[in-house]
Amino acid sequence: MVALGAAGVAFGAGVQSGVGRALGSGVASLLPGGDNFQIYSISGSFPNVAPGDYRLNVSGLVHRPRTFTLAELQSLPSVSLVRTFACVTGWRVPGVRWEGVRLSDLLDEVGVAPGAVALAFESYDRLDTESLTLDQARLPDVIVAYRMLGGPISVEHGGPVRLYVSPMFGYKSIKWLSAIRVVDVVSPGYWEQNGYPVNGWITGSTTTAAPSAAR
Ligand SMILES: Nc1nc2c(c(=O)[nH]1)N[C@H]1C(S)=C(S)[C@@H](COP(=O)(O)O)O[C@H]1N2
Ligand SMILES: [Mo]
Repeated sequence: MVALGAAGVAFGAGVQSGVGRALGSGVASLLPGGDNFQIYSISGSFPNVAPGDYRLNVSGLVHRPRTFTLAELQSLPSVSLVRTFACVTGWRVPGVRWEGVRLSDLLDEVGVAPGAVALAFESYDRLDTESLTLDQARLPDVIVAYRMLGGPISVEHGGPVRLYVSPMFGYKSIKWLSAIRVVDVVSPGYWEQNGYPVNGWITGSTTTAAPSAAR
């Protein structure tokens, strides 16, 4: 078991035994302006999607299924957040700036249909998957991000577009986001199948809902 600082989050040992690999760990912190992130890739490589080729497919229980280009995402109202990024394994990066479109606004673009309960996310790496309940997805600090650290999101950080779920641990922020399906049941994603809690709130326990006053 692993206990993490004041949050006291503990979880099964499965994830510690090597699912996912941290690539280039520590190297960035040696460079001026380095960001101290550890770069993760389950697949061991980085899908290289040119900005002009990027597509985000949104389907499932929606009134208007649609495929967004990067330019289309960028034409929607944007939000900017500055937050601490926290991996469940213990490393953190304070003061990270993110920019993108609120997932809630994107859902309004396609129109959520009756019976929708959750979202399923897919990655261009064809391995990582993630989930959020519809209520979690509607939180104002959950964004489909296309800028990070003051520039376009780099390939290793999941660009051109990744999810950023600010109130939850980093594994929820799926990189190289390729598709969102609106569905009627929560399906645990890749990291959750390997032992991480489905509700990855940074504060609070692994099983309870968000600390409501904070959001
Ligand atoms: N597609 C994909 N997304 C991913 C991961 C991954 O391996 N593949 N790792 C997750 C984990 S555990 C963390 S902590 C963050 C790390 O983000 P970074 O690689 O930009 O530092 O990405 C998350 N999103
Ligand atoms: Mo992580």
